[in-house]
Amino acid sequence: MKTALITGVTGQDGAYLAELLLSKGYMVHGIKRRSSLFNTQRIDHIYEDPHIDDQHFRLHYGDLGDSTNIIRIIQETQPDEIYNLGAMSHVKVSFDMPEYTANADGIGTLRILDAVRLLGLTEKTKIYQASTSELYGLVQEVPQKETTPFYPRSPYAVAKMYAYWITVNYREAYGMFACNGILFNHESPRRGETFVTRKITRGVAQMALGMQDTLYMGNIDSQRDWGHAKDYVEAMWRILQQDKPEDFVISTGVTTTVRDFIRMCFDEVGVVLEFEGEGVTEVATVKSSSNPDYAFRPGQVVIQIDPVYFRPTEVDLLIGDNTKARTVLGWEPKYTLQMLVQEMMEADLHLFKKEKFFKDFK
Ligand code: NDP
Ligand code: GDR
Repeated sequence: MKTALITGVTGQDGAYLAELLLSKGYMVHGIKRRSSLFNTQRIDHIYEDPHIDDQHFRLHYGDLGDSTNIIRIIQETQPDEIYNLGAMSHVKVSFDMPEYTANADGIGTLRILDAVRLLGLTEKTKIYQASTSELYGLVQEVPQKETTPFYPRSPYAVAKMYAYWITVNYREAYGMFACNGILFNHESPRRGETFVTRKITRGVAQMALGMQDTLYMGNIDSQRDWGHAKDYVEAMWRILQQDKPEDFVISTGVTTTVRDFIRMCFDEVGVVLEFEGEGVTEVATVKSSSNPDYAFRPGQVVIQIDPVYFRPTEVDLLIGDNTKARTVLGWEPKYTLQMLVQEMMEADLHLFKKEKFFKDFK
């Protein structure tokens, strides 16, 4: 039985990856942070009681800021594969917490690599580093591929740039099987609530049920290459099953504006929107609404712009060239953006119908 260690197991990708590895018969260890409230909602369904004999999933308290803790967990678990997914992953928040982000996302990766080296596990343990399309930042070339130069545009991306290169350096210096997956944006019903896709699907669902009137957005001109997290964790696993360690772009190759993502979500609830104005004065109103079960009114202003959500420096356009992943890994995305939108909208409508029921019941 192979053993895997996942940092960031309580996050969107950590939860899907843990499920995938368990389905492949792995013993899965995950690192979770201590929190004053439960923070394991995404993995509660795969939790196993530590008292059972044949345990396949075990959680350890830890933090990427704590070297001795990382060393101890790696020593105890002796993993064949480490997936370093833990990070302060919100680009906008990284402008508010740049030092914390550098420590967790940048030096945290060094802590993992160096623990493996110090423990003499360089021959045994393969490492996956969660790199990001944010490394490309200011557009140098489209579509972006493995050889496209980096130009990070946020403290998050700069921290991830250190993590990218320290992974490459440990591979070259110590012969470690350490790889970067340069993943473009990927989403799901488990996506954190403050990332743009989930903010929109939650907002549209709440408006449909009459629980909210308007959604305030930032830069809706920006373009992203959105895939489904389930497809992307499959790519992470494939990267570590290769004969030699390499870095890969994982993307769909299709880019969409935030504005069009908004349109697609409203379309799921039978609403056609009209966008008017420009920049901070842009608004979207309901042109027509075809589903009488939902609370939309013609003329209702459903989208407004609030500059508070703008970033000091923005990444305008991401579109990834996944040729290498297709040819070397035999990977391709199964989900289209339309399928992703449908799944996220369905999940959030379900969630808020339940919430509304309990609210009304009180
Ligand atoms: P999430 O924000 O959903 O999850 C991040 C995880 O990291 C959570 O489990 C979080 O714990 C944990 N974490 C945060 N800080 C620390 C720390 N100091 N020590 C240990 N763990 C910590 O991110 P995703 O699942 O979306 O992304 C996974 C990884 O992939 C991240 O590294 C992200 O930067 C990167 N990435 C994501 C992309 C995407 O589109 N989703 C694209 C490219 C890269 P807690 O639950 O307690 O907050
Ligand atoms: P991103 O994701 O920054 O690409 O990083 P996010 O969903 O936060 O933003 C995408 C784009 O939407 C614009 N935007 C808004 N974003 C948020 N969060 N909230 C808003 O109200 C809003 N309005 C417009 C943003 O300006 C941006 O252009 C994600 C994270 O998962 C990273 O960890 C990961 O590395 C990259 O994807 C690839």
